[in-house]
Amino acid sequence: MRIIHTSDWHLGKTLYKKTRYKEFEKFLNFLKEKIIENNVDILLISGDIFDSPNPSNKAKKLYYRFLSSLKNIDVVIISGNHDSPSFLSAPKEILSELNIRVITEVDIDKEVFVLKDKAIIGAIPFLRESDICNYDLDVDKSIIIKNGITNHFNNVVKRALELKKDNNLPIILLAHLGLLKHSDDGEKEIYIGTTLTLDQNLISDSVSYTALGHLHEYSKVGNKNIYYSGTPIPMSFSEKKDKKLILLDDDLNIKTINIPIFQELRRIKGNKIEIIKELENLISLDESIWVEIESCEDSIINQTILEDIVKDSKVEILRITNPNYVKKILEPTNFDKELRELDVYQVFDTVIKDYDEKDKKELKELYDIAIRAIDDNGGKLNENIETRV
Ligand SMILES: [Mn+2]
Repeated sequence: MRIIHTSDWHLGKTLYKKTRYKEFEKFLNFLKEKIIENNVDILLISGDIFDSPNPSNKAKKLYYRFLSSLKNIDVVIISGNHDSPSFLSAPKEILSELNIRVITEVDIDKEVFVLKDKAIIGAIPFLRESDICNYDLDVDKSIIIKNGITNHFNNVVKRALELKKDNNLPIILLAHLGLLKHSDDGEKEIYIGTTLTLDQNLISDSVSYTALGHLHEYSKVGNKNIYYSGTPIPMSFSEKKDKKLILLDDDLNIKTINIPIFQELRRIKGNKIEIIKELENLISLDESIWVEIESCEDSIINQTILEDIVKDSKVEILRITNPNYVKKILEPTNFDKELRELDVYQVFDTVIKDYDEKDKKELKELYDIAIRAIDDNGGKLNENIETRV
């Protein structure tokens, strides 16, 4: 039995308004190739298939086209926090005809099953508070959630062990949540912000492999066979680029398959001269590169100059940030008056004071429209304002 574990495709995700369908398509073709090449019997997809609960038709098309192209393989899919459980499970009867199981409901009878003579699967979708919690006002909410998740995982494993009495198949779990390595330095409970997090002790030792989704980097959790496959393509400029599929062989030995980079992403940080030098360097590579620029200059960097440099090349600038400039203008000492004494227009004038006169005029007009739209909406921002602007 050979298994591939993947997760967090986030189909439909954009990067600063750039769509990434080409990359998703290339990834799915790559995945299919690896399934065939390695005679894979089971494909596990641990949630966040789509980036949004209401994905675009193009994203749906990629997904269904991929699933329907698979032959002689069992697929197990769970919903992640980004997925709409009802959307994902709507076609489940049709998909089950193709040996594709979609688990979105928190229901032991549906989550735990024997996959032919291959494995006992415990497929736990992303657990929402309402799925697992009975509120008790006297107890800290994070503890209730932690206990709810722990109980549910224990129940899933308990059912899997009952099934194991009849056959000696390995137990394989799928889950979508943040899980940490248990710290042995006396610190028993790890908090992120105010949320109590769970560690690898959540997973029983009787589980042979746990296929996790949610974290975007490939990683092993603790010393058991608990893995995050990570996203197949970097979802942001800050994500690491070494993306992997996890391949389990007949003895559940774990190997990784490197996913190629389908779109180069680069970050450039520096002063104006350094940025221009690096842009010219990237242009000389003559390949499609998407760039995010962080200017260290104290004044705003002229976007048109940078755009002109990359014009007619395969380099595209997706975003320019000016953190030093923003910091400078937001420092209260730069205001002649206290912020609360200024009206919204005076604040905006301060923000754009270093721009060209022509840009200033255009920005002021847009700002005026935005402010009026907010006023019309009772002082609140609303999604439509962007379109109106
Ligand atoms: Mn997630």
